[in-house]
Amino acid sequence: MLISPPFLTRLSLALVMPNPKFLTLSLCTMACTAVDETRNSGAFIRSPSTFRSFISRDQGSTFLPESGRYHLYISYACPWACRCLSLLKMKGLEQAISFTSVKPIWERTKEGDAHMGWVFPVSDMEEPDAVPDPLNGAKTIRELYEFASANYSGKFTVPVLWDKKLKTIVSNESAEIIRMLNSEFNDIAENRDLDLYPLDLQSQIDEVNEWIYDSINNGVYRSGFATKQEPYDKAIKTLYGALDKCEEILSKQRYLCGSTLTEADIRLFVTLIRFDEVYAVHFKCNKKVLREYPNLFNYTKEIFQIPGISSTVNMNHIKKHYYGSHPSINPYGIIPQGPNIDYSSPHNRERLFS
Ligand SMILES: N[C@@H](CCC(=O)N[C@@H](CS)C(=O)NCC(=O)O)C(=O)O
Repeated sequence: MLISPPFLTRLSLALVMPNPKFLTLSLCTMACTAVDETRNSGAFIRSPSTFRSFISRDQGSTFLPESGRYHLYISYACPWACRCLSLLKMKGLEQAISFTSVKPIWERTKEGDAHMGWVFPVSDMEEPDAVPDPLNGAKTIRELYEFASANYSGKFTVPVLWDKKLKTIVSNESAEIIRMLNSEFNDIAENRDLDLYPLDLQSQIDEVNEWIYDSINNGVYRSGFATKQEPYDKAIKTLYGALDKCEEILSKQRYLCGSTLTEADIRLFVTLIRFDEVYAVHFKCNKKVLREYPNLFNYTKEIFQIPGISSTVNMNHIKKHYYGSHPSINPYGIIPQGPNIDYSSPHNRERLFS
């Protein structure tokens, strides 16, 4: 894993180098989105995130875990952003770290430029649950990236963890943001005892995260963004192999790593909650829907019902975004009406609490 140097001053930000791995994988010569990351082979290959600093309690850290210092820019539509929001809520960090959501449907981010991306509403009234940028008056997420790094050449993704003090991006990598939220804010978190990455389970969590990321979290995108039959078929095979494996695991134990809820469950949940409403249709993941997996479906309901989690699930934003932002997949932007699943119904997972 490559980590960019800590950002000390505004000047150093302008000099920050993109992750070299990103340079080799990126297919975009101009501003681009994930939809453009499909190779000639027809396979979707996601490029790595670029801002990789860490908030840390360690003495001398550039980014200390101070209350009121950080802001999390999210889209309610985005699974990666919502795993960060879930941690923020579960740890009881709402007073310490502010957050806002952009509008769900991508729009042009610059005049005279074809790039489509995340934009802020101009007023609170424009779009329910989206608000104008409260810190920098930015019109787009792109503006935040360009402000933080003058020569930035990557994608303009959410989540963005923003430092109000140094006026820069700390991290745009959700896998790392959730770790910071889990462990570094315990002096100010209301739920400081909640540990979703406990020492004794770390290697198990890492192992589970790896195959679930490849085959499920990113797998649905590999299916949906494939532009040829073969990579689509391959993505589906891997995706359903992994879903079957999760179903099997969750028929015997309550959570992915045993009887304790961990970050691995939150990371899987954000994909599962979008599965039947979006991925089954928009990304052609329709070999089986989640509701046909009794254990996975009940498990999704259970996590949805954990205090704080349901407020991170905004199905209006989710459906508007996917069906409305990828014209190459859904040219008319029509949003399917169903299936409107009730995730607050009983889940019966307590029986596995052993
Ligand atoms: N590795 C990033 C991925 C974030 C990501 O891909 N976010 C999507 C939204 S779901 C995005 O902002 N896409 C904008 C684009 O593709 O231009 C993370 O996990 O934080």
